Amino acid sequence: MENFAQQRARLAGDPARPGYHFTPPANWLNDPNGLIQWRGRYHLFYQYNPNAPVWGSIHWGHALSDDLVHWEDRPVALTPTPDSADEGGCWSGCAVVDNGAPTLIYTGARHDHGIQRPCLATSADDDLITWAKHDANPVIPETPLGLDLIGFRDHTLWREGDYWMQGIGAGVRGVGGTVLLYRSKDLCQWDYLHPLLIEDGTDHNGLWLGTMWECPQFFALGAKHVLMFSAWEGGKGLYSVYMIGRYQDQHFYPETTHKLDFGDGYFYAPQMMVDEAGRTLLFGWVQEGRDIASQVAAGWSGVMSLPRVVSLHKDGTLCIQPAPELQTLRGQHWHFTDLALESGQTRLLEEVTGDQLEIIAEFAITSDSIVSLVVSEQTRIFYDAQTGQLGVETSQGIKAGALQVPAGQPLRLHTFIDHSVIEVFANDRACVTNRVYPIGQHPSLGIQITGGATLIQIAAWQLASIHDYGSGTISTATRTASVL
Ligand code: DQQ
Repeated sequence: MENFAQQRARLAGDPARPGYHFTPPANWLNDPNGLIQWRGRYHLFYQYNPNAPVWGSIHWGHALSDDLVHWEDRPVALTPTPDSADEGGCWSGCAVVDNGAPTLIYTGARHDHGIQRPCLATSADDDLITWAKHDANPVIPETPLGLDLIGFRDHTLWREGDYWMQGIGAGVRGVGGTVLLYRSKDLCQWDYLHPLLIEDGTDHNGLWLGTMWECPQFFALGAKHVLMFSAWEGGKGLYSVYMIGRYQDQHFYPETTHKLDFGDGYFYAPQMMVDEAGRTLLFGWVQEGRDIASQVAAGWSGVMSLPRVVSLHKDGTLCIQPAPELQTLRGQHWHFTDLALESGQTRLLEEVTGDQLEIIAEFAITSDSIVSLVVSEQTRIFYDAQTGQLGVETSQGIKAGALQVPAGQPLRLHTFIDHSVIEVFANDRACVTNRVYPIGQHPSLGIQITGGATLIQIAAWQLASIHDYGSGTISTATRTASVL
């Protein structure tokens, strides 16, 4: 049987396979789980099917990193145990350190998917390789009395005085999505308190919040609290949502509600962690955009997003940026200023080419500007100041959402292209993740401006692969080009 390195080597020639995003060695990956920095090293666990590139028989895969960028595969961390609470799968959950012991809380699914219950596992080794499941699993054997629930899964944990607080994602039938709040002194005996929040899904910036909330995450950020979840309805994950608000008397009072990424399902089930430097980091699951037959033929499915650092802007809105560690991947460099652009025409920067690119483009815009970065003629990353829409258009359609750029401020599009994955960060405020499946083409960059915009500068880099094998081998030579 192939080991992980052999699997990765076998799949490295696939032009759609990312070079610097974390992927499963082969087969299936979905949600990030159990994010933790332990003894200085970052641990990324993930929903993993080792047997096929489709969802099913969910285990926890495990990868380890010293720098948040390069990941080493580790043995599978959790495997379903026959005739137990997790016989049908070890679904999503998170990691905490309880009295010095790294501990996972995750959803054990029975073969009948209707039964989802919290389970615990602890590790006693420095690299978090082996995990012992708790004898008392499931640690919450029944759902709260009197609630007619849709789903009871996925976990967020935090400390309050002597207690562990736990939020579990659910929906109340006929009402809406919720996070059910519990507390415990030892992670084993849990008392149900009440919903942290329950919503009927209407009147949130016009955003429908689904009938059930997957993967809740609740945490303090600056002087505020943030609730993140993935809105779900009728078996389908819609998009990830964040609310910024106030936490008082063990209830959450949201003040603003937004999509976390305009790519909808292309940035799903995000999980946060606070690292030893005190930064709040996010990873999300970047799903595939090709059909299941193509995923099966490819032999792998699912990508982990780049690590994102979140904080609050001075105005209390969410600041979201790529982790600066990614800069260590930068190789060949281009820098353009004074680029003459005729309105409405696409100017091709033929030199900027590659499957693994980082591009920072800054524009001075006015209220009638439409600015596009065109990658290989088939993908358009755009901001339309007339409609206030930021988006990515591919042959599959458009993923877009609202971004306000205050008058006098530049538009900054920070884009990562990694074979079939595109992640765009705009003005540290909004993100769009999308998938595009180039057939043997090496993207090159074009720019188009309509209306009263001016290009301030473009900086671009080829980015190295995070594995020794695979495509995207690049020169580290740095070059500055000036096109007049
Ligand atoms: N994925 C897990 C669930 C979670 C869903 C199962 C979200 O725990 O609700 O693989 O993608």
